[in-house]
Amino acid sequence: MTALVRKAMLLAVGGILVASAAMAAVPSPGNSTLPGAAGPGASGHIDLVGWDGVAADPTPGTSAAAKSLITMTVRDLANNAIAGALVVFYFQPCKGSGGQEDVVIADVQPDPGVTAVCTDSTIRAVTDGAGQISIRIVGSAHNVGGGLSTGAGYLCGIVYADGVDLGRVTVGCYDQNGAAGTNPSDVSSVQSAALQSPGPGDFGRCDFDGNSSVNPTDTSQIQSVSLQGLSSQSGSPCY
Ligand SMILES: [Ca+2]
Ligand SMILES: [Ca+2]
Repeated sequence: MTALVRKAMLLAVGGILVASAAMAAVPSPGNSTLPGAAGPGASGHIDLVGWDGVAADPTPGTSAAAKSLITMTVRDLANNAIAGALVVFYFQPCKGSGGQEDVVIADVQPDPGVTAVCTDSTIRAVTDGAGQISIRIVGSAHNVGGGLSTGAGYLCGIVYADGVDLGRVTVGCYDQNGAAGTNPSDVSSVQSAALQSPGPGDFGRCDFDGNSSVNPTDTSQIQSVSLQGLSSQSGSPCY
């Protein structure tokens, strides 16, 4: 084998290795698991919370599906976890029937692993060595007209990893109106919505357990958050 042929073979092998490494790093919607999802490839659910001036509220909800902690795993086509993937939660599609943004993220996020980009209504975080993120997001809905003001539907948020669309999440918001954290006014709004569901009260912002329904379970959960008092403040809104 001449030196020239050997060099050509080495270059070819190197090229295959680089190509396979690049393919392995592409997130797979079918293998990745969205927050609150039943399993890989399924739609998910997140809840946005208020804060107490120090930290995002860690305690909302009474069930695992309704906790404020947002966890997910990004995997590639070979089912390997992807470390260092940029996860983006995109909320611009969460609009009410009047065209207003119904999910409003806070421009300052107390979780050090979370960055808000107000210009495109996105929250960003980077996966750890296990391909996971574990974050809390401070934000609110824009329910300024009470329980039946127009809102976004279920599954309005889109989740991307390294630019790949992984699927959709319903976005519950314990702070319904972006004022005074979570208090009895927010509870009242969700109670009104629950009375109208199924029907005009079916807004994703009121669905805290992600079952695509607004009912007494959701009302009970926001009552619990209001009483706990750890969402005493709203975030500074992005708009
Ligand atoms: Ca509020
Ligand atoms: Ca629900």
